[in-house]
Amino acid sequence: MSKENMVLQAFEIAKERYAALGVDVNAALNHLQQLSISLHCWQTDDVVGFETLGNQGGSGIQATGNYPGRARNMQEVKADIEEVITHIAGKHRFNLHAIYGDFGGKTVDRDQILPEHFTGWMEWAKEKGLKIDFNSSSFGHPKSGDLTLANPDKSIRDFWIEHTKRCRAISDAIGKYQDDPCIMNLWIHDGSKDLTVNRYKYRQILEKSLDEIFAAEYKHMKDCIESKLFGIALESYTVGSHDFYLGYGAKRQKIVTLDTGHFHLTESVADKISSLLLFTPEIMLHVSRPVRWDSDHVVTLNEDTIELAREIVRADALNRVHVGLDFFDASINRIGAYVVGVRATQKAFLQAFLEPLAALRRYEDNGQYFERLALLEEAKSLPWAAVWDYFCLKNEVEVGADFIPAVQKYERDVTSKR
Ligand code: RNT
Ligand code: ZN
Repeated sequence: MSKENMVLQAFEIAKERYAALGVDVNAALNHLQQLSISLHCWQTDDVVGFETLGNQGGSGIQATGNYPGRARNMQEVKADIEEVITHIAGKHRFNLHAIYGDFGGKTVDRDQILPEHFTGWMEWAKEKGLKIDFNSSSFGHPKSGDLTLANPDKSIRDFWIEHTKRCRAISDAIGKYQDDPCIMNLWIHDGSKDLTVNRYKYRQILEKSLDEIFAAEYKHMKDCIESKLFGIALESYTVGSHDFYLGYGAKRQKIVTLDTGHFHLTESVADKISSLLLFTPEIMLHVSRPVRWDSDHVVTLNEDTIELAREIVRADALNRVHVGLDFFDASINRIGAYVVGVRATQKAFLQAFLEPLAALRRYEDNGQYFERLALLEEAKSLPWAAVWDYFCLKNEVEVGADFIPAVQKYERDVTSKR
């Protein structure tokens, strides 16, 4: 039997198994088709960017590994992303950081960046059917230090306020150009390596800086704010903690970004979805895989990712949740890293779409908790993979592990020659 026929037959059987539990497989496939994932640009080049200032690295983020083939310029980032999207189904987004501007080899400091530095990206994205999201970049710069927007030194603080304001203007220009809101994420590393006696003071400064940054109203962009637990060399205190941004987001109606690596490892990020939905306008996700700490490993189909997807689907909140990825592994083939991470995220959502929710809720409403637990367990081994294979087949992307040789070919032909 041809592979195609095997996939088609398995799909027909799977469809019936699901139908018996009241699950509409075609509806699940439609949802998955519409799920747009924001591909972070920074897995292509280990978060280096194109500034000529000399990226300082550090500031709490770092890619580890020295696998050959890192993208070194805009053309290479574009080529790599074009390759990635040939191995994933659906229409997706592309998440740029401010340090990836087209600065034409000139020194453009972060308080000088303009929409024109991103025109090339906008045109390219349009051509490729991608929508762009954006991030301000406060790390890896001579003025990054331990404190940026929360810095008591007005000149440093103002520099970063100006940078972030410009990022919002750039995001608005992108959103207008692509006729779809550009989601701009604000993450800063601000914190302290050792004990501080000024927790309140720095948070008060950060709140004021944010108010100043967000004073201008824009039509074509949306703001989100990302917390973190700690950074390397900033272990004792993080100004922008989850409590801080949750409070700020609820007060000022800003989108809170949940990075799955930014919480205590036994804390459930999935559990936060329903609370955020009640008090903040939307949610931005940075799906990642923390291994022992915020290590930014490639996303895999693990229980945390599946549970996160399930909570979004159970809350019927797909139209209020933006799904972005945030991992950077420099120790493996970077194109392969993207493909594995995106496909894993899609599989997690597919499992969530295929959950026999109506039956589970009936059990719960009746107080039938053994039955609820039993069906939750059985649902794990329902033939979702047959639906996944069918989804790939229909979208003309590789079924199963067939993308491995395709990624290897690109490595042979392109990245190994860098
Ligand atoms: C850092 C945050 C942040 C960055 C990117 C590069 O811990 O997760 O989102 O990873 O902005
Ligand atoms: Zn993140």
